[in-house]
Parts: sequence; structure tokens; C-alpha cells
Amino acid sequence: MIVALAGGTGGSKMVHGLALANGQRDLSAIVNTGDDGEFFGLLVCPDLDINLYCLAGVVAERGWGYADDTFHCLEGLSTYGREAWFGLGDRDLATHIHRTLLMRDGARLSDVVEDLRARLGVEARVMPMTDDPVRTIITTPSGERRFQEYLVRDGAREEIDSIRIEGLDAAAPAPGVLECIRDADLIVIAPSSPIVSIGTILGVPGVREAVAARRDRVIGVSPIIGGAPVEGPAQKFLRGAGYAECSARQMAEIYADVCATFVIDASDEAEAGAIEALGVRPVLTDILMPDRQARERLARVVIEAAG
Ligand code: FO1
Repeated sequence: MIVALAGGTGGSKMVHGLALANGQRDLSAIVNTGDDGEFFGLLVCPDLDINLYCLAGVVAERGWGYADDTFHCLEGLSTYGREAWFGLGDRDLATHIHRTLLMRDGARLSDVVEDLRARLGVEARVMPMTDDPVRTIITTPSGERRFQEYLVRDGAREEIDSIRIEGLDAAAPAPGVLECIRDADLIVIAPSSPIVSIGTILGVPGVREAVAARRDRVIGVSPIIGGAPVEGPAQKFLRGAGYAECSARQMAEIYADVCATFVIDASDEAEAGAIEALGVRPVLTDILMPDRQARERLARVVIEAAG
């Protein structure tokens, strides 16, 4: 069994690649829920949905939401003066309505994900990192922002003073998370943000220790190439968490206690020695994943590198 720790857009590409390379039946994904939030009374779980839609083959080309969706409901809400900056498509809204109704009837988030998984025909196991509410709060010089407000509404323009993950200390790993980590043949840390995606998953009490106990079977993939994030404002999140450096080496250092092998882009060869000095084995390859061929190829390199 391959187990992936993943955030949203970057993470889902790796999860998809692992599914293409190794099949969905032997794949589990443990997914960040710190980006979750309530919109119009509905619980929206972007990273879980992105991974589910990706594995179901229905994700939109842009990497989130449902392919070929329309936005009539959101336009209608905007007519009534409601804030419509978060692109909830009509088909996507069905997911959030269904999830919210199930949870209103007492279902746990992990029960809901299992229901969505089965109904969307996804064979891989997809798990929230926790069933407990966890919310990433970003503090900028002009105040506190919910994660999606900072990222989408405000376009991640402001510098970050601090990042708080509300509810994390009291959260328990979702059912199956620790067992999956314990029994995995291989654990892949996807190229998601080490701060607000993977850092959040590892921050669920007990998870970092469980992954560290399997360190020899853990392989990470860098989200940074040439000192810049492959996608998203990773640099701002790193600075907000107190890391001045944005490099593959810095990523390897953040993960040094939990991963024995780290895949970096071939163009970052100059950092390989410094990564080795951290006690982490660097593996060099092309880590960009612009299409499904590239995702599958990278996944094969990751699986082979782990031996
Ligand atoms: N990202 C955007 O950049 N703009 C959006 O309007 C937007 C809407 C959205 C709706 C549902 C969903 O599941 C994801 C959505 N995302 C959107 C992606 C999301 O903000 C982030 O990419 C993830 O939270 C980061 O992993």
C-alpha cells in the first residue's frame, strides 16, 4: 500500500500520478483539512474535493472544482448582494450541500468522504487528516484572514505575520490514519506546502511521530524549484512561519525527521550535497507535472527511488 500525504492542487497531481503508476486499489491519501471553511452555511473542503475529483477524473483543467461546471447559483447570490469571490460551481455545490446535510445528520467528515468516494467511483482510499474542525488562520499587517480569504479573495498579496492552525492541538487523527501510516509499504509526501498543507497534516497530534517511526519508508517531493514555488504563494507561507530561505534544501530540512529520501528537481543539483548533509538522500529528476504523462513518470521515479 502506498500512502500519500497531500494538500490540494499540487498534492492531487502527485496522488493522481501514483494512481496512474500503481493503480488506485493500493493507494491511500491522507488529506489536509486546514483550508476548509463555511460558505453560505455549507462546509467546503477544497483539498479533499480536489483529490476526490482528480481521482474520479472529473476535476476541472484549472485543478479545482468540477470540469465544465456553471456558476449560475453563485451569480444569483451575487445579485442578492452576497460575496461571490469563492468560485463554487453549480455541480460542485451539490457536493457541499450533500456533505453538509450528512454532517447535520451526525456523520463524521471521514464518513462523508467515504460516501463521496464510493459515489464518484474512486477506488483509492481518501481520508481527511482529522474529523475535528481545523482552520488555518493567516494574520497579515491588516488583520486576521480565513485561509481562503487570504488566498483567493485577497490573492495572497500581503506579507504574513503569523499562521495559526485553529483546533489542531485538540484534533485527533481520523479513523484509519495512524493504521495506514503504520502499515504502508511506502509513504509519499506530495509537493504541497510544507507549512499550510503537509505541516498541518503532520501537526495533528500523533501523526508526525507515526510518520517519523516509518522514516526509512518515507519519500518527499520538493514543491520548490530554483528557489521558487512550483505553484502558489509557498514563499509567503514559509516567511510567515519564520523561514527566511525558500529552497529545496530548506524543504528537506523541514522534513528531515520524517523522511529519509527527498526528490528534488535536476536543476537544483547544487543543493544535493547540503541535503545529504542533513541525513536525507537526495534523488534528482524532473519534478514538474504539467500533464498526466509527467505525473505518472514522476510517480514511477518516486516508487523506484524508494526501492
Ligand atoms: N481557488 C481559486 O483560486 N479561486 C477560487 O475561486 C476557488 C474556488 C474553489 C472552490 C472549491 C474548491 O474545492 C476549491 C476552490 N479553489 C479556488 C481552490 C482552493 O482555494 C485552493 O487551491 C486550495 O485550498 C489549496 O489547496
